[in-house]
Amino acid sequence: MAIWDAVHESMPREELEQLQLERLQATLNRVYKNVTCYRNKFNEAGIVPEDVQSLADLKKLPFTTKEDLRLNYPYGMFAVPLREVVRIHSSSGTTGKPTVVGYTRNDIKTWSNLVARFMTAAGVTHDDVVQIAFGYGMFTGAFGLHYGAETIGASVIPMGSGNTEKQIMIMQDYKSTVLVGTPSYAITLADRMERMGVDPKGLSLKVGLFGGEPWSEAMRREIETRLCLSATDNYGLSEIIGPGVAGECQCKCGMHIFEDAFIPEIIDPDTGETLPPGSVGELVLTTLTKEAFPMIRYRTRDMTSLDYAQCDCGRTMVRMKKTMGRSDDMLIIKGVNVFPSQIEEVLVAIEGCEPHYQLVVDRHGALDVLEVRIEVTENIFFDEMKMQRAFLEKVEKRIESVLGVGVTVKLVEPNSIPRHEGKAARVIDLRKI
Ligand code: DLL
Repeated sequence: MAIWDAVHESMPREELEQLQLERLQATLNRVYKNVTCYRNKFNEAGIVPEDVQSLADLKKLPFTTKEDLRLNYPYGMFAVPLREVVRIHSSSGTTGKPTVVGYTRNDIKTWSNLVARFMTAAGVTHDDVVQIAFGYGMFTGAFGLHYGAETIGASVIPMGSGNTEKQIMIMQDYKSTVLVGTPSYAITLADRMERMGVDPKGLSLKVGLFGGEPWSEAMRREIETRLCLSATDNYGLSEIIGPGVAGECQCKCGMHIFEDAFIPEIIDPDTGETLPPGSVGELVLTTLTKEAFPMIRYRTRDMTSLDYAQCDCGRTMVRMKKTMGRSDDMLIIKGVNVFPSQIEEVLVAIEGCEPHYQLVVDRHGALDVLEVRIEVTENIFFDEMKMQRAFLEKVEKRIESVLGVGVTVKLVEPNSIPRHEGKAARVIDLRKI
């Protein structure tokens, strides 16, 4: 199995930690000097960069949050003058002002190489034809994967998002071997192929690189069977660099975080305390090589755990589990923490359920109620009430046994839940209205 940057990706841990410390100290000096927000935060905490003498000292530093970015909108967190910035992206936030991030020429090079790492890990080579089905624009997904694939030397088709029938035609005619997009869009493509009578076995697809939103193992199996490819997960966020923070190798047992560029920590989202290795908690990331937009202990809100055991692929870099969702997307139903991905795992495993679902949360009196709306396949949309009842009960029981909390399942007509070309919106919370 090929490794894009074997020197770094397979570095012995001791050497890696030394490199991390050197890079961390350099980053801290730079942000303290150039970014007022960091200088103020460090001063408030009574810390100067010289106080960080070991990686364990990282804990002493204050966190950075989305609120800090909002307060410093648009360029206040940049550590270089704007004339050194060659690219600006922003996050896909749905409320308020977007988050603005910048890249120097070096940052673009670093980013391209990080993406090249996980694309290589997934099996992409210079012989591949890579169809990018992420939206080009302020979103980092399309440009990140585009530059990474070009760095490898693959042929890139910058298709963009949407235009599903055209995507399928291009895939057939240009013989795309790699598909890049969100996992939910992969399902939309599979559905459309089915309706168009296109047999995925007749396509040239080999590898799928999916990311940008949480998805379950059950969803992976479904995508792999329906699109006849090997589906891999990759993770990132605009604030840190975009895609290229972490990605799966072909062992598919967690996403390697590129630790020579980022230091991951897991914290208790309520107390902010650092948790021991293996614990589930909120991922916090510190960048080590970014010039324009360094982030110190950025709270991602993504819930996961880290596995430091050696991977069979030869990479020494720690692996993060598929995220369960965001701590701020987590639903609290009757006091129980519920992540949409847990429900997805159950649904996709039940025959007749489509992986298109929506969760509607409401409050009846003081009680939270969760309705799970699911689409069923055409042939299972029963006319007979008794059969429908039995099916509903089966699904409700299975979800209840996983979540430990009761839900109401409602069957909806095939194709009635809105499809998304980018990230899927799964939760409707009526409690806020
Ligand atoms: O989604 C960057 C990206 C693009 C990653 C394409 C991978 C592929 P944002 O729009 O800033 O950036 O959204 C970041 O999306 O904090 C997670 O909550 C979620 N997310 C991204 N990748 C994954 C993944 C891009 N593989 C936010 N699994 C993050 C679960 C993911 N969640």
